[in-house]
Amino acid sequence: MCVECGCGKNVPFGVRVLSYLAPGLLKPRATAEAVATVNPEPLSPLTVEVHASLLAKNDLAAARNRGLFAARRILALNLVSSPGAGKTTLLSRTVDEFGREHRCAVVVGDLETDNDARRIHRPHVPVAQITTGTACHLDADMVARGVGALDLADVRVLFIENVGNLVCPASFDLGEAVRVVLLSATEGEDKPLKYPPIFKSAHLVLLTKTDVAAVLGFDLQAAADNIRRVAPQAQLIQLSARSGDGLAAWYDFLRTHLPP
Ligand SMILES: Nc1nc2c(ncn2[C@@H]2O[C@H](COP(=O)(O)OP(=O)(O)OP(=O)(O)O)[C@@H](O)[C@H]2O)c(=O)[nH]1
Ligand SMILES: [Mg+2]
Repeated sequence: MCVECGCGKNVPFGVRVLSYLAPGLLKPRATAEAVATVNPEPLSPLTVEVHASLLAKNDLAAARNRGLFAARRILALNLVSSPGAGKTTLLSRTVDEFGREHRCAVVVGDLETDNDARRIHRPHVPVAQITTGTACHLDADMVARGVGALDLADVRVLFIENVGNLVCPASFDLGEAVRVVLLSATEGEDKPLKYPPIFKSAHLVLLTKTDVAAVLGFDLQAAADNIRRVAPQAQLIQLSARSGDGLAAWYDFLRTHLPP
């Protein structure tokens, strides 16, 4: 993981947070460490530049995040997968459907672009895009900065879409209550066997893109068996964000895990 691959060196690097402002819905907050430039145009980006040494403080920052989420009765989920497994597509549909029932917010991480934030953003959904530059994972401080740029009033569920990577995000506690690992039908049934740490850390595994499994010759049963072998602790839901199959089970999972 990061210690071995070298990406976790304790060096300062920049985090750029984009938050979308809908007047009357989102109120940006500038902190002592963050400099905010607010554009008065509706739905225009708020840019916050921050620098910090992140890795050494991760556990402390994760504990602070967890405390904040608990105090606000927010269910925080960390979604991890290889690139393209369907995280953003699932979240876009989830905020349209489940998000009408319980207010959701999203922090999304990518190396570059705010494409995913733009895809997920709705007037009723505060979204912050973290661009990590070269870092192949989110850490707890980045999440704190993203969350700090959002208005969390009445928010019950915070989705954290991690950088697409099946290796390094496994090492970083973000303060989430639930870690969700996605495995898509386009990736091959053996990924849980090849990348066990991230699956072992999961509370929930989503087998995604089931609508194309048959045409790809993806063996859903074999994939499910591999997940159960590596991650017997995890719940497993098969779904397609495109066809809608399995989404009711996903929404039920969210409802069941809402803090009282
Ligand atoms: N057939 C099918 N395609 C899907 C489904 N979900 C996502 N896709 C497609 O898969 C591609 C990647 O989806 P994204 O939602 O961007 O994946 P991601 O995990 O957010 O990707 P990164 O953020 O880059 O890691 C897109 O072309 C989606 O349209 C699904 O349920 N079925
Ligand atoms: Mg995405």
